[in-house]
Amino acid sequence: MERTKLNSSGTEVLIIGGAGFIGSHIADSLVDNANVTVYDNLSTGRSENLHPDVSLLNDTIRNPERLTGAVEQADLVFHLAAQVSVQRSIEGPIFSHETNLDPILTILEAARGSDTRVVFASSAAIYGEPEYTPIDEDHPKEPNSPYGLEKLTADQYCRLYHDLYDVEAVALRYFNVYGPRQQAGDYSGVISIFREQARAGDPITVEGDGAQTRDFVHVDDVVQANLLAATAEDAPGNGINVGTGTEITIRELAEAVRQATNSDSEIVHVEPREGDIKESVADISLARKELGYEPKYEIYDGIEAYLGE
Ligand code: UD2
Repeated sequence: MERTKLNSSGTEVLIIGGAGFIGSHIADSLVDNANVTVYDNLSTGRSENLHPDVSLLNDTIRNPERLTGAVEQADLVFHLAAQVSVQRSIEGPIFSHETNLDPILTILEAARGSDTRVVFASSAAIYGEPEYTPIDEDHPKEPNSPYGLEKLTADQYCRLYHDLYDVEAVALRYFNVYGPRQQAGDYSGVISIFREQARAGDPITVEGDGAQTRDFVHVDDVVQANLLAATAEDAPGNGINVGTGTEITIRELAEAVRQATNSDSEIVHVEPREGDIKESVADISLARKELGYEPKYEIYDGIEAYLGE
């Protein structure tokens, strides 16, 4: 099957959730080589993230007719629209389910019988509490939140639609993504929260002893993984980790953010988060093998690029 789809300006690319943090960076990387349509209701996505050359379909993903029509027009689909908060999924599982699970079925059904590729934003949350690290794709999957279960089911639907109906679906399992346009807020990533605290001169709040680790991946590397997944011959049918393969403690992270922002903020320790995962780091061998993916940013360079301006 020809896979030159990203090199032709006639290619129709649909980015569902394309006004959001990660989706808008994917859109920016494609506008010169394709016709990019963003499907987003701007509930958490922002219009200022939209490149002037993209077209916007302003609607909810909980509108199956509109979503089906948009997918049917596309040669390539990236699906990143989601209710992204683990905590909110615990507080309100039904809204989370309807947002994170029903639309992927609509999208995969609409792609059935075509050669449209679907690249889905899955998550490390599907693995639950790690039994060993680094976490490879065969690691047991015991999600401990509705969010994790929704991502796991959607990820498995991608594989099943590939196996049963030859749909070219790929799931990318993101670890902790950071970078420009990530908004600081109660449900946001720790780096964007530390950044705001450091810039304001407020205390940097490390939850617990700060010995917990994460694998932080820069959004530019996540874009790279998406573009590779859109074209790699053997990617469909796979769920593939996207991280860096290295981990850092949250305490070290707090110190790195303080340094990169030249901040005098004090680092304080607050109550640990209930159910917090102690250690998380990806095995990225499959991404290297199937996609030719190689992260460009290790964490200290990435923080410097993001914060040191
Ligand atoms: C990430 C994802 C989540 C899910 C999960 C899977 C983000 C934003 N969330 O959750 O969607 O995929 O991984 O396991 O990427 N922390 C502090 N101080 C703060 C805020 C956080 O110390 O002010 C700590 C927190 O206790 C945790 C670590 O930083 O140990 C990372 O927290 P997070 O919310 O950025 O991401 P995580 O790994 O819980």
